[in-house]
Amino acid sequence: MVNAVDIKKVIAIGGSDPSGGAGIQADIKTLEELGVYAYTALAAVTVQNSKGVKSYDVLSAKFLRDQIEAILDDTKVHGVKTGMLGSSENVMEIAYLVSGQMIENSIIDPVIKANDGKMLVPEASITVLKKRLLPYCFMITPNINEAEWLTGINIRNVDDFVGAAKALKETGVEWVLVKGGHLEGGKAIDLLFDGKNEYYFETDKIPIKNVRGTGCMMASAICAFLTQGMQVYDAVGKAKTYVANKIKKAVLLGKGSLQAIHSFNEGELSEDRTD
Ligand code: PXL
Repeated sequence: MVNAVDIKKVIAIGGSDPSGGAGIQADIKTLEELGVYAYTALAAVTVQNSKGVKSYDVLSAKFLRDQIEAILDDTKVHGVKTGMLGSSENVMEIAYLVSGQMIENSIIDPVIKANDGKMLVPEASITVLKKRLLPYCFMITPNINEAEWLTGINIRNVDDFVGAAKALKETGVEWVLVKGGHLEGGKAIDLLFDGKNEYYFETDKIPIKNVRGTGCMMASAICAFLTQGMQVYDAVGKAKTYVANKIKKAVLLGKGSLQAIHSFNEGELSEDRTD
């Protein structure tokens, strides 16, 4: 029996993906599957399907703030996860939120580009994110491309990884998780760094490449597990396993990339990936 007072609540802030593979829709599905109530605030609305992002509109910072205030006026949240913020003004809005309301468990997935390479934020917002938002945040979860954008460091090997993590740590963020799934080689290596200790997560690469929303699911899962009281290392490890299982079970529903499926239990989904 779960009492309402014990339910953990996370607000996911980002862009909508009408095809449900990435963005806010991936966040909601992940958070709810992991037993956390998902509140949301939209920073942007994209037009996309499994083949890619066609266009997007960014909502105003005022409208974003109104959505967040409506929720916080009504309830307390235990975590915040951000994705596509779309503008420097929206990044500043989240900086006010995290610093002013002192929301714990703030996980920043620094969404910069879509899988198809389309820029999802203006370049100027990347500096604002580093200088004005990260100093107040608990964790940033860039993949290699995002870590390169954020730091200017070319990441080719594990030493570069450490350099990028150190550079990001200097922004003031408490934890950096650089996800190395896209690095050459048979292993997927992620580095978790708190300024002192380097924790490596090494797994065999899963030979399924084109699943969308893995970064959204990863950051949401970490946020969910942290609100449930898990230690950082354990939360990251468990989130990795969660996302790996989603990749292994992903199915082709459209004409492009594969979709993660959240609505079936273990064993209910056949091995056939096509619709
Ligand atoms: O996966 C990053 C991402 C996040 N949020 C939205 C997106 C994407 C990638 O396309 O469209 C809305």
